Amino acid sequence: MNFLAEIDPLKESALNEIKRAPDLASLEQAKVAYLGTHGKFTALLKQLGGLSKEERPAAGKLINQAKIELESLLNERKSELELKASLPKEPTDFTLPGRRRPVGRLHPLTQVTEDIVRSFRKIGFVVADGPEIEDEYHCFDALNTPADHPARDTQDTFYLKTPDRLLLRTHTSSVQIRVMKSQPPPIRIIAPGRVYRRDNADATHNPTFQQIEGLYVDKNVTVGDLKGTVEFIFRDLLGEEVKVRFRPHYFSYTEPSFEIDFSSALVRKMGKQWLEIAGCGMVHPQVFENVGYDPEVWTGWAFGFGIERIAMIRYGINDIRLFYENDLRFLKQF
Ligand code: 2NL
Repeated sequence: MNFLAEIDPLKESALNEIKRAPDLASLEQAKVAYLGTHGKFTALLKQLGGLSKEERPAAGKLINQAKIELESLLNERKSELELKASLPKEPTDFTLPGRRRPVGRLHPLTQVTEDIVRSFRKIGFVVADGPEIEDEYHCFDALNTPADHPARDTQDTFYLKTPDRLLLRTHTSSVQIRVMKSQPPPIRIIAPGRVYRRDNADATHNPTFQQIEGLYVDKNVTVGDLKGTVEFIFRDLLGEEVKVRFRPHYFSYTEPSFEIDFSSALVRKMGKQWLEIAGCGMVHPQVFENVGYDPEVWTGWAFGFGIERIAMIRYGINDIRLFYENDLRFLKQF
């Protein structure tokens, strides 16, 4: 049989198969079938040894050329098929709506805090800030709260395991102490922020909550100033028809001290006439002594309230824990 005559037809059928390979797997199959160890071309090459000396050079040259041609076509087809495989199977629908990036929003407690701050700024107050980890001096002693006061008990306050008895602040009064110690009067500040008390969580308590305290120190400041300011803030915040009432109370850092009740359509809707909302009073002379202010020259008032309480009234929320669960179904409503 004529060996040379076999080469061309084999080459042609290999070229055809490579050209027509519909995917990479079929192409690989064709490569193995012709050029693999047991492939048809490889078999031809092996037969070269059986040829006569005269026939061998021409046959070898022809086979090698064919091999080079096949390999170059294989590579070309491989690139084509790889490109095809990387394209999307379905045509792209450019009329589909785009993917929207979800837009975040402020936590309801942040929104209420910002509203309260905005109200206070209208009458000249500035925001003061301080550490959440405090010492007993700034949280209690400077505020005239004696060592045996129940608020200082480990049952009521989170203490850190440090020899200097650091604690998580129970109110932001500690911020006001720090401000008074760092500058002379007059003072007109509010201190919003997170505070901690050792309470078991229920519908109205949480071991951490947000508070705002206000402090005003100047000459000749009176309870009348206090009442007028409180009325202004609550009306600005919750509506003009809001009524405010003061009841005598006791705090170690103010004298006299009051609890503030307020009344509004929302409160009456909750089935109540008055709702306790804040505490306040005239700064105790001992507190002024502690920060180095002369109580014969300076007078002032302070008050504090919980932000959750305001937010719950404003939005009609009946469980404080909702603010801390981070459930998007809740948070998305604000
Ligand atoms: C409440 C009561 C109150 C104050 C906080 C205060 C701060 C200084 C001096 C005097 Cl530096 N007083 N703060 C005064 C009265 C009441 O908070 O029921 N808070 C939730």
